[in-house]
Amino acid sequence: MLIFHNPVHGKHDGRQEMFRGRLVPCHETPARLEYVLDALRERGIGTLRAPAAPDLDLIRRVHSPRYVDFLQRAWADWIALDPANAELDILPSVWPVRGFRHDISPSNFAARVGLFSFDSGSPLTAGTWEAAAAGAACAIDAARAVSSGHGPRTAMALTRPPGHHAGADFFGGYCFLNNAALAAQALREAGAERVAVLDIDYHHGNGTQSLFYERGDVLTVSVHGDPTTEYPFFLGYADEPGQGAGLGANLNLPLAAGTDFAGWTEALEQGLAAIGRFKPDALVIALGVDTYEGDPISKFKLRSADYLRVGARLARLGLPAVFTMEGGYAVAEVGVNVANVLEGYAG
Ligand code: Q9C
Ligand code: ZN
Repeated sequence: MLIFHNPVHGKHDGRQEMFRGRLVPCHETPARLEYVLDALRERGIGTLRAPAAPDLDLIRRVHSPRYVDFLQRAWADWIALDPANAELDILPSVWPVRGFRHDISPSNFAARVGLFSFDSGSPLTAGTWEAAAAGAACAIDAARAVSSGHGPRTAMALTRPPGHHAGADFFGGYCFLNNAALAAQALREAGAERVAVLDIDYHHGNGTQSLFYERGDVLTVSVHGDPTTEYPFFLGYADEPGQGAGLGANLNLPLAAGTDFAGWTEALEQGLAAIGRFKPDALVIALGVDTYEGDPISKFKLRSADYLRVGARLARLGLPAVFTMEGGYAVAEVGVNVANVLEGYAG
């Protein structure tokens, strides 16, 4: 398995996020990825590669060009307001919800941050663009590596910030560029006619769903905490089948907080059955290990050993596959849990 790891992930290093009424240290930290790298090296799993330069044209076919421009320039705009801002992160604070105009682009910086985001938990920092773009490159390169026909059948984009909450023109949920969606689009453009995205992060992959909601060539399946009580709350319900050409190409499998491995596996099997019926040429697995029992912000009950079985089950699909790295905040255990999925997958 080829593992494209983001050498500059540490440049995205948020100070604080708004969480339950307080500014608290970010859950999504550089240490998360270092634990994964350590676990993979220790156990000799995979071959590590650095990504090539990001394909900005492909990124702009998935995300809107004006959002990509915003992300690329946000830090310089923030510093231009006041050089002292260099000591602070950009944190969204105002959003155009129902009743506001959506046909205008205010020049005010806070307004523009709100226009392109959906929560106050995702600080945009000095190195966010650089880290996110290199992460996108990992996802695109992983997709191209499994598309070549004679190369490996499996690759991983080992990167942060994560991606599955980011949509065409918004960031949130610690995500800025949607790595899983970029991998799916890269697989399509490299010749796969049908691609399935299986999202097993604890949280619904709202960004990925919304990006492909009206497309019939990419099936999106997500197993996640029921949005009635769990983030991202406003999408991810069972009655979201897709629309237009995408009707029937989205499947949400929400589960109650507290669900254990047995209950989670039942939902996973439903998702895998839908993927089997779709007959994809390639698979993207948006892998979050915040389903772990010790995760500080999530409420499923998977144990570390369960991830070996998850990996083995996914491998049985027998498809060319790209893993992306999504959530998982029990920092020290993230490494063991991701390594277990990959070890189970490799057999
Ligand atoms: N103020 C991923 O696992 N928590 N993202 C609420 C909002 C957001 C999780 C904070 C959780 C996002 C990739
Ligand atoms: Zn998550």
